[in-house]
This record gives sequence, C-alpha cells and structure tokens, in this order.
Amino acid sequence: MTGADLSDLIADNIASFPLSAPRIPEPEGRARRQYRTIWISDVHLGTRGCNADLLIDFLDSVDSETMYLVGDIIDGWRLKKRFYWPAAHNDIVWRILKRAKRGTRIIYIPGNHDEMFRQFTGLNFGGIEIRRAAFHTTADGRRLMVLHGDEFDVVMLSHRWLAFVGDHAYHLMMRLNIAVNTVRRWMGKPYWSLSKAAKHKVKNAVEFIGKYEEVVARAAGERGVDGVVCGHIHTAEFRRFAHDGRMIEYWNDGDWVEGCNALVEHHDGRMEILHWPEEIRRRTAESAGVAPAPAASAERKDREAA
Ligand SMILES: [Mn+2]
Repeated sequence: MTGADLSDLIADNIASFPLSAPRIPEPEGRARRQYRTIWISDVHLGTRGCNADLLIDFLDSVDSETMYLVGDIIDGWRLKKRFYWPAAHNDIVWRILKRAKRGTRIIYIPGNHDEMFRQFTGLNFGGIEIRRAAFHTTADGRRLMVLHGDEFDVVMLSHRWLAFVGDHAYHLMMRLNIAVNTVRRWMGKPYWSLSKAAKHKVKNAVEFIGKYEEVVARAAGERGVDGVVCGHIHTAEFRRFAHDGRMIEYWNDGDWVEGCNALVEHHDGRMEILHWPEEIRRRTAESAGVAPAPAASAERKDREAA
C-alpha cells in the first residue's frame, strides 16, 4: 500500500465518521457567537485530564469562519501507554469534523503529543488541512505566525517545559485537579483549576513561562511577522515584546486541561482570550438573574400569608 492509498483510506473513513450521531447531541436552536477566527490547543483527548464537557459546551456556543487547532489535540503519548477514549472525546472529534463539513476552514497544526499526524503535513482529511505551521492575517492586516510551540523547548534546553515539576508530579497534580473538581461538582460549585493556581505560586514556573514567551516572540520578530499564536505551555496569555524597534504580539491560546481557554478574533481584527469556565459562570448568573425561580416567589408569598 502506498502513502497515497493510505491517506485515501483514512480520508474515506474520516469522511463517513460524522454520520454516526454523537452521544451528547448538539443543542437545537442555540444562537452561537460568531467570530472571524478561533484558536484552541492542548485539548489532550485520550487523557482523563481533558475537560471534554467544557469543550463540548464551548464548541456548541461559538462559530467562526476559520478555526486553528494548535496542537496536542489528541494525546498519542498517553494513549500508547494506556488506552482511554470515552464517548465525550468522540463527540469532540465529531463536532470538529461536522464544523469542517458545514464550511468552517479548519487548520490542524499537530503538536508534540500528536506528532504522529505531522507525517501528514500538507494533506487534507475530511476538510481539515494539516500543517506544520501557518500564517494568519487578521481583519486589520496584522500578520501572525501560528505554531504549537514545542519547537522552543529545543532553544530552551535547560528549561524544558515541565522541568520544574517533572512528568510524574504533573500527572499527580492533574489527578488531584480532577478529584478536587469532582468534589466541587457534587457541591454545585463551578470548575476551578488547582494546577493553574499552583503554577503561579512556583517561582521557577513563573520564570520559565516568562522566558518562553520572550523566546517565542523574538522568533516571530526575526521572521518579520507582527505576532505569534501558540499553545504548548498550558498558560493563556497576551503580551507585547519590543523587537528591532517594533512591538511583537505574543498570544497563547491556553489549554483544555487546566485553564480551559480559547483565543478568538472578532470581525474587526480585535483579539480576545476566553476563559470558558468564567463564561459559563456568567451565563448561569445571567439566566438566574433574568428569570427568578417562580417556585421561590410563590413559596415566599405562602410564607407571608402564613
Ligand atoms: Mn505540547
């Protein structure tokens, strides 16, 4: 079998995939917020750490002309060690393929955890273009380089990502994060990232993140673009760095393991980092504010009458 046969076979399978219904159906008639562009990364499908339900809620709430999947969407490293693929993870793949079918341009830039897809660079599967990196022009004409960002671990050899906690400690922290949030759910409390809170308390982690952002922005400056969009370090951020008398924008779209963030571009070129747990909190508060529970007011009247 040649490489072309193999890619045809995969493409055929992917093309027929969205025909089977997802476990969690898409909500009917929900108005979706429209953006020009959406960037997400570091979803880590195939691991327990992935906040699949939050991501499904996000995908069902937003739409865009273009969507970039900025790497580590599927965690091949963990899947090789231990196979874990719940129905909700299928639902995410289904929603992404469905989006491509509806006409959203989807560009997938594999990261280091899904590097097995890098061999398909330049190919198109079910309407999803696979690239090693991309250049995006915003509505107001800024040129942005889009890449996963693990490339810079090489530049920062002495500071490899996760070096400050180690792989085992990181997975332990992720497990704790899941446990904490399970308890919070029982108590009716919203999602809160333990690891995100911990990371900002560790001096080395804060130093690493700052240095990483600077290195990536400098690389973008050297390539003559106006900015860079990346993921990889699971820390959503916007910063500006001076380079050769110009300001270079650094955007990190965060992750769906800890912070649950996305980066979006509005139709006028304005960009924004969304913190989805906060968006849900706001939405819940708004719907509670607009429509006070009628049962409660009826009960109050009863009590007043008594
Ligand atoms: Mn990565």
